[in-house]
Amino acid sequence: MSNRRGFLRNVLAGAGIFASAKVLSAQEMQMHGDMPGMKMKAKRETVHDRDASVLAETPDIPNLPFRLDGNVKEFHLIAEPVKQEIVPGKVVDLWGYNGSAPGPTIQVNQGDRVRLIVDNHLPEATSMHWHGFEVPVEMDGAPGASQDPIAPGGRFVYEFTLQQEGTYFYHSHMAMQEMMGMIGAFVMHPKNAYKPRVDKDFVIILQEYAILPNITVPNSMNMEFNWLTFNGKAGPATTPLLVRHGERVRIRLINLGMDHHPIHLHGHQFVVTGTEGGRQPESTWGPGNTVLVGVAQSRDVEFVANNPGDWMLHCHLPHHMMNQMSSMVGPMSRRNGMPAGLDMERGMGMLRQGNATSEENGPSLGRGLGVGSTAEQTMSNSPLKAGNPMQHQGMQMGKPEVSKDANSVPGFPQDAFMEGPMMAMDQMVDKPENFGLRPGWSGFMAGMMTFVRVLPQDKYNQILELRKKQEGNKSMKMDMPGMEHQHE
Ligand SMILES: [Cu+2]
Repeated sequence: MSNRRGFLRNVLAGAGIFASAKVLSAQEMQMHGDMPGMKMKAKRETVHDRDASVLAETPDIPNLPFRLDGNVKEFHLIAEPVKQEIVPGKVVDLWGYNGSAPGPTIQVNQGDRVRLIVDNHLPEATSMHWHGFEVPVEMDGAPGASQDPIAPGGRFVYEFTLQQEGTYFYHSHMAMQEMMGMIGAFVMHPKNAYKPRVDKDFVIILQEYAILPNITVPNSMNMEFNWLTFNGKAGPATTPLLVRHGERVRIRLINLGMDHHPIHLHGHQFVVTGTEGGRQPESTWGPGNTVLVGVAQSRDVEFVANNPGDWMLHCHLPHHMMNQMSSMVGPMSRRNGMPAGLDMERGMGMLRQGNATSEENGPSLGRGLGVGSTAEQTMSNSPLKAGNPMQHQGMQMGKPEVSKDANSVPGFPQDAFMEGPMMAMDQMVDKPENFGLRPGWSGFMAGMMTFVRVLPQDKYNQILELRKKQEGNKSMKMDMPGMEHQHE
């Protein structure tokens, strides 16, 4: 602990300039929308508008810009195949929107009139459902029920006025396409900010994919999942949520997949303030630190970040805190495809006797990353290189601590070769938001995991400075023309 503090102090030495949370009034958002690509610096002083909501931030996912046509906010979504890097080196073929899976986040104000142009660049028909929206039935996007599916190359234009507020989302209403990534957040800010106001507002979309070793395309028919993501990234590639010590924080969790996810926050109690149906009355708020986000649900949680530190936020299903879990394919994960001459059970790695970690099955049967396992050294799709698994560039490759008699202990190994120093890849996932984390942290973070970093003012500012520098380097990073990020 003292080491970490010292480390933080050293790397973050020097206080930056106080950065106030940016809030946006309804008018401001519209004015900004009127001028795509331009930011109105003059408006930056209006920070303490009691009725304004802060703009929500979706780590690793852009906001969708809009164009004002009269009083209509016009958004343009393109359904298309997407190459997505879910952890360093693991690029998979998903389907999403505008180059992203999940698709970009849409943010509007209660009462807005919106037009949503949906183009289908997929090789098959799709549809767009506005989940939980109270709109005329012909705008519901249910193929076969309220409209014809949108043909490949086709377009459908949705238009309606939104009187709701809360955490909503859009998704393809074709079930298998949902499992390819086709969802995005749709935040409806209330006319007047919720009380108590939050200083930070985050969106996290929970997804899961079955992507077998040596394959880049999710198997949408699978019933088990080996890649679990927050906003399209698996830990340690997820981007931490940065907050200042003492701030009130909202996290909007959205789930679309085959599993329900109990999302757990360390170090704080929160209250559930909203569902996929909007704001909950305050009388229903009770303390907790784990919220079950069921399939097709959203949950808003709020808390005061009163406990400084780097706190884990994660799904608590043990297998959802892992990457590349693939016990269902056993031998296939260690060879090039299905071995010939075996019956199906053995070919698929189904166990007939013994347990997965027994000696005859190898100490890490089906554990795709297989570091430390001779049985899995020829895998080629993981961060390890085929034939040379211990030389992976960027990984730190420390040694796990195991006792002398480890192999005589029934059940060994469990986490010894799956978590820890040899899985660390701090440099590979280096970014401002990770600055100053405890060295080796990344070896313990996988699947649906990220940090809520509750930072003192100076460290917070230091990281924002770094981020600003980095964003300045990327040319024209205009993920939401006309809207300011809350961190500015
Ligand atoms: Cu989970």
